[in-house]
Amino acid sequence: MKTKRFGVSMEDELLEKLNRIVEQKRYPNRSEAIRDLIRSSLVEEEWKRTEEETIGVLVIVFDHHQRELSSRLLEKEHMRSGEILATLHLHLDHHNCLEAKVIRGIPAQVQALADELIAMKGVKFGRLIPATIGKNLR
Ligand code: NI
Repeated sequence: MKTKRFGVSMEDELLEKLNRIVEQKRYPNRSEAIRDLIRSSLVEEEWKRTEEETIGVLVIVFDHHQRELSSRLLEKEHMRSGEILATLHLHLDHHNCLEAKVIRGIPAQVQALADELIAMKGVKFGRLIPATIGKNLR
């Protein structure tokens, strides 16, 4: 892809903040930091679209001793197999498991399914990470 250069004007104060981001996040240069900020804003936009598919990763930590939770989670996974594309399962210790589930669908569906799983009894932690199918970032 062709790269173009352009000039950016900003106040000293804002530039200092950009420089701080570059340093803290160890960007090789300001251009890469600005590109990432733009992409991040595009992903945010992707999540506001109501009819286009996107992808998210749900991370949950749960107690597998909670009555029937494991089997209820598995049942949901079979029922919603079109949406839950993959699950990574880690046995953290004797009680706790961590799962990362890749969910695909329109944003509202992905959010609703994530909320449903997080709300299940025995799920101690849950967070949906809004990701992207990437096509809007080309
Ligand atoms: Ni486990």
